[in-house]
Amino acid sequence: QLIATDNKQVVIGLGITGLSCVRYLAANNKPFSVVDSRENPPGLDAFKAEFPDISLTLGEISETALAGADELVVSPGVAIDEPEIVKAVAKGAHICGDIDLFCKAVDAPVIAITGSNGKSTVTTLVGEMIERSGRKVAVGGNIGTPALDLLAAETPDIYVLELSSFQLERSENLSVEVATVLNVSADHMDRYNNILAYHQAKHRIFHGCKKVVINRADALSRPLLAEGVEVFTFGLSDSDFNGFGVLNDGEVESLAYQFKPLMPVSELAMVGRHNIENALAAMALAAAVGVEIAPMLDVLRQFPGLEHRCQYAGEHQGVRFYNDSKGTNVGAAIASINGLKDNANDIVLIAGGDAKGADFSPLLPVLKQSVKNLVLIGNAAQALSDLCSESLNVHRADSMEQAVNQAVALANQGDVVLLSPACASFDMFDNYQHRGEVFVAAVQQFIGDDS
Ligand code: UMA
Ligand code: ADP
Repeated sequence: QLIATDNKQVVIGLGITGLSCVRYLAANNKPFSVVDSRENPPGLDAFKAEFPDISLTLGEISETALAGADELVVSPGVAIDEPEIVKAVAKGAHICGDIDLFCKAVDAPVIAITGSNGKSTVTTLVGEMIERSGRKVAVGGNIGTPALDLLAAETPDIYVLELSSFQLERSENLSVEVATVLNVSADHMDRYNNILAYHQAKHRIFHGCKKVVINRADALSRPLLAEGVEVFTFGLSDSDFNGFGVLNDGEVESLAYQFKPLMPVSELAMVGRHNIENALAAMALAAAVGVEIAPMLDVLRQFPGLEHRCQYAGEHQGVRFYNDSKGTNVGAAIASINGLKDNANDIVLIAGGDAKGADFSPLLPVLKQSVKNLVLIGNAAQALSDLCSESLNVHRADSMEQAVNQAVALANQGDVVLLSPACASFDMFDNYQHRGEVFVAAVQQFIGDDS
């Protein structure tokens, strides 16, 4: 095993981000080495095939593997307060992430989107709106394709990046064209000491940006602004606005811009009130790069929402089923319950999983208002049961199939069965997609019986 102490950069992590960094640095002839704490990281085979001569250290991250590094390019899944990383920083190493490398290299405007919830939906909408306006767009970041991989393709007119707090906490001056924090509610409390640290990580997105998009309904989305930064706003809750919002003339509720109605909300293809917010956010972001209103509305009339986000999964004996497996934190579950409650007599909620250190208490008032029966799965079942069992009917299930069976038995005509777990999935499933698929398959059993 080669340990190259004269390497300038060390890439930490050999997942899809790490591999994108490796390919980028190699293409630019930079000296670097790679470490991953896993014995068999996902990028290993590709790395060995493409870069047989580059030093790679697997297994627990050691002082030796980081020795002599000027810069550590740390993958988002690795905490930057890992002891060996802290030691290397004390010896003078600088920390960055793939997004810094991307922003330094890129030569087209970048729209950067973060927030606790709605990132992927808004990122996708903005990408579609730009494309519909006739310009070339590339979409990536936390949503799936690592940002640096986008540089390998033909340069588009605009990049749209979804950024996570993990990517942002290790970034410096991104200087993007347009930046937004869509909303802030607690998430990833296993990785942050408190919500202030999480908020600060998210707000790094604004460093050096030219334009910002602010959510008028969420004060935590608002940055301290440098002079000359252009501001665009969106929001659901107020009628006194100078950006994108909703107007109600007593009969029709419409998406609106500066008090002018643009399109009835009922024409949106996505369901749930939180998706009205997402539509407005996407419009404000697209407007910030000059997209006209008509292509925005075309997209909003057609885009049904992403899979596993309040996705309609069918109906059985008058009970409708929704798969919100991507509702992986408390704020997301609250938004989905509130988003669907107007269209349901009652909601039977399936929740639970890996809690990520969350405080579930903000859920209780929302559950009391809209949920009579709660079916709990996974590691967080006990904590949720302790919180809720005095106020609602709490049931436990050992598997998703059992949870769906119980929910079907509890639901009456006109009710909604909603999977919005408020938790990550990793205690029982490969990921949120897998969890959603298992839910939908269990629901299909009943719908199949109907036909
Ligand atoms: N890991 C180790 N040792 C290492 C490196 C990684 O144990 O040395 C573990 C991490 O703890 C983590 C897993 O490996 O559990 C993956 O980490 P990674 O940094 O290699 O991740 P990538 O495969 O590169 O994927 C990352 C994002 N993952 C995370 O932030 C955990 C992906 O977001 C993102 O799509 C991808 O980069 C491209 O930008 C996923 C995610 O869950 C979907 N994001 C979180 C979220 O949305 O809530 C933030
Ligand atoms: P993210 O990429 O931030 O996880 P997604 O667009 O994938 O966001 O949506 C994830 C979940 O967050 C949805 O399934 C829904 O439960 C919730 N959600 C979506 N939009 C919002 C919003 N504007 N406010 C609060 N919660 C939301």
